[in-house]
Amino acid sequence: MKKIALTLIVLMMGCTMMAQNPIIRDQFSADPTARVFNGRVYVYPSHDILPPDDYDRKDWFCMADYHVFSSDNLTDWTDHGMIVTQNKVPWVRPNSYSMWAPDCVYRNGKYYFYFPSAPKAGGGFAVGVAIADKPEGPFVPEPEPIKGINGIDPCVLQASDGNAYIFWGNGRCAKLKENMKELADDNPRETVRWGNREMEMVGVSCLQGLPNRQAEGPFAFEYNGNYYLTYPYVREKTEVLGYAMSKNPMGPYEYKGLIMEEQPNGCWTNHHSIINFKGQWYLFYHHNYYSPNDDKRRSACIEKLFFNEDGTIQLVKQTLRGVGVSNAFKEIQIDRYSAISDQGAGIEYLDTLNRFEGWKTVMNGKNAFVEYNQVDFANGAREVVCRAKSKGGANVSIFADGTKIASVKVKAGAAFGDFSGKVKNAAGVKDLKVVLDKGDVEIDYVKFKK
Ligand code: FUB
Repeated sequence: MKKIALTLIVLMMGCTMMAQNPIIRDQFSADPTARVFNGRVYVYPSHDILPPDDYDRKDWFCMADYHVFSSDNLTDWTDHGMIVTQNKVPWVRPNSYSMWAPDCVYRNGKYYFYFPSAPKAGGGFAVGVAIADKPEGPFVPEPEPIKGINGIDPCVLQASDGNAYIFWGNGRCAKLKENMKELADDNPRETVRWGNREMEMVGVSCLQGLPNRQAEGPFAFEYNGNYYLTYPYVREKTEVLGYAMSKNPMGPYEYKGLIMEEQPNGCWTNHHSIINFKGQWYLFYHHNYYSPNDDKRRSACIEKLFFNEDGTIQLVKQTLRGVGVSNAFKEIQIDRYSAISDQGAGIEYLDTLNRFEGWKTVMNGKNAFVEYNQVDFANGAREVVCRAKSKGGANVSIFADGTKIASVKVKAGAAFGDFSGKVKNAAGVKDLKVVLDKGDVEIDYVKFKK
């Protein structure tokens, strides 16, 4: 009975997870569009799934619905559950599994959730809107998609000129009407050739003349009098994140360079968004950490992003640590390290048959280490617990900001167990370092006690 009540509470409130990179730990979460509403960060990702039996394209993107997640510290994330599903949108072809990269913006008291999918009528992609009173829904989809948009990956920019502009696909852009559901009547129109077909397109192509091979996933924003059009495109073989700047929302835009290089492991796509939260800029992007052999199942990540004085953007490097201050009294996944020794330390999946179980840090060799920055010990910790195992037994030292605060002995054994040590002098926010003094060890996580 108690269990049922608890499950119901979790379903009503959403379930919370604590995370570094990737930030969502129990499902795939691609194309993360982050927005700040009411002092919280909301992430609206695509929801990659493994292709079910009724979907033939086993090696292709497969998405049936959307969830929304939120956090007030970029570390603890609440899953508010499913907000829109392919089978309840009147214009979407059911079982098309094409609920690709979305966006959500607030205007005039409502939240407008924009999403691409495969329409029942005609081919290709259309973009629809679902509307809610709250960022987590419930969202009510409009019966028809937006007329004039054939494409994927919508992004809405609310410019300081008072207008809202929608960008989509490979960098097309048009003004929206005040109702946020239709393209404005005064948009430019141009005739574009698609193979041997000529089509009239609404709006303008903002990436004209810029590096734009296989460009998609535009994310546009305004900062300090500049408009930024950021987008993934293929520089050589896979996608990089690039950006261009303009003084006008609809361009012309001037290419400025890269925000992120290709994915180090060959994952073909990247897709991102940029927000300012509590005075710091962040880049949300994706990687296929939970599915290293399948780059169509991806997971959202975050890094800090910095501007130069002239408004250009500094290159962002991918990390496992990600962002946010970690609570010392919750599980600290040190495999999401901020630094690691050149020798004797590495990370492995806990269970390759269920990668959502996460990773472990594997160390052998004296002085092998991992560092994990920004751990909040609050008023102080008295004990540390290492969830660990060791073939032959191990001694581990733990440091905070360079000072040794604990020693832990891990007894030899085949299964993970909890091994603890007394803690001295750990309070406030400190950088953690876990060093192997002797033996061999696998650590799932460390956690402190008051
Ligand atoms: O997630 C499906 C597609 O992959 C997105 O719409 C693109 O931007 C790429 O990330």
